[in-house]
Amino acid sequence: MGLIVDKMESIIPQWRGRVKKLIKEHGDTVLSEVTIAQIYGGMRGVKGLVCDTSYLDPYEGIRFRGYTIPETLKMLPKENEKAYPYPVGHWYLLLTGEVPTQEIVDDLQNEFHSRQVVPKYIWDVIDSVPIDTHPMTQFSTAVLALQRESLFAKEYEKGIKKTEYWRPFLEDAMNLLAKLPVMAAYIYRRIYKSYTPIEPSSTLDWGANFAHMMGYESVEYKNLMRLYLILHSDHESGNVSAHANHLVSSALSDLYYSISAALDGLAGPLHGLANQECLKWVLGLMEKFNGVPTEEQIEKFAWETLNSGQVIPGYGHAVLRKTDPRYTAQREFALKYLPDDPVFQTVSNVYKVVPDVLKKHGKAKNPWPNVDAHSGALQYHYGIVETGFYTVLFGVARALGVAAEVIWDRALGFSIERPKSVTTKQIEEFVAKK
Ligand code: HAX
Repeated sequence: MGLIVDKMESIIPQWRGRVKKLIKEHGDTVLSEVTIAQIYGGMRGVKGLVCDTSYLDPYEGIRFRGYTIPETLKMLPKENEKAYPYPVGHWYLLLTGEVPTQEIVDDLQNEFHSRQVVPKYIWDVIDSVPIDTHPMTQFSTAVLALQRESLFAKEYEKGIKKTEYWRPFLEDAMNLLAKLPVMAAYIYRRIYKSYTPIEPSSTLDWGANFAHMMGYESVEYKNLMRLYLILHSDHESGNVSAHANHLVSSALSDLYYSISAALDGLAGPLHGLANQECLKWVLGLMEKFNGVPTEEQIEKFAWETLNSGQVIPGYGHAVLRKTDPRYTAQREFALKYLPDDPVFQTVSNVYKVVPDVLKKHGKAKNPWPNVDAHSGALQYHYGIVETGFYTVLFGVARALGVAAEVIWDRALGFSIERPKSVTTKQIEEFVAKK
């Protein structure tokens, strides 16, 4: 058993006490009300979930366990001063709220190394899917097929106590997270590199190992991968992928089921697939104007998109009301390592133009860029030009966050989710009476 299990064992009782006290003493306190517009509008702004791993403020952006992105990047252990932090250290922070020591990171990394071997039947499952199936479908299928390995499912059958659920959830999480980059990289090499998989390393950290298995060995790309995995990990629990994970898990479906569901939600163009769509949009723009476009050309292109009834991918957000700090962190990486890259310059120019266009258009509540407006340009620079794979990268990262969230759901004994529906007729009758 690793240090992470001991740590969780020591902190869970105190969290349980806090939640029990709140429900007992303040169970009837109203925290949020819901309007008819919210019911029809995707429950935007309704406070109906608890998430302690991260919190999204509309104007400040994400905080991981109370820390901003710059703080997180600064304080987590890394291989040297110039490097980006180890993603497994970030996972420890999400899980426990504490910054790990190098010793803890090494211990956790060893756990991941010892669990990264993927059973052979998973390769057979992936290989049986037509090669032109979207990479996200191949990835989610592989995760679902791996459900056979779930320790929680086996323990549940044997009659495990509710207070102990978190233990096999944590084991399932480490088993699955360790294998995710191996499976994702296999899919990448299968589709785009003529079926030439690269064996995982037993020394590289989780982030660098993913880059290695995809076939990209530069120090810069390995650092980008670490940054990417941290930035895309957690965004509180109401976004589609995280919420799908909570919902499915609340029925005590194990982590393999819930993460596969999270990936299915992430695969939508209004959510994670926006990273693929955004780079395609940027490349289309560059192709149309033969290189880095001028601001006037971008404005024209943006209006063409809007007037044809489409959204501008990478812009807008359901919660944020400012530039996403995950966008800013990626922009800072680009300014440092690839300032002259034409795709980055285009992304930069789009940032100067599109917010004003969206403001004039007058529909989007948030005209600013989100995480997906930038990520593709960085991948493209380092040679990952296959836009169809971008959401799989996001999926590996998102699993880190949602796995931590759901371990806590089980540790705190959250109930099966079951909000109440009403009919349109009932709403009409209700307002008529008013
Ligand atoms: N381009 C054009 N129109 C947009 C827009 C954009 N980028 N963003 C919002 N709008 C439109 C909406 O489609 C909506 O139009 P209708 O009234 O006709 O339905 C209107 O503005 C109001 O929407 P909103 O309240 O501002 O936004 P929502 O909370 O409903 O949706 C979305 C948030 C992120 C889905 C939305 O901004 C969008 O579609 N953006 C483009 C796709 C995108 O980048 N998605 C990734 C978001 C981040 C993420 O989850 N990453 O994984």
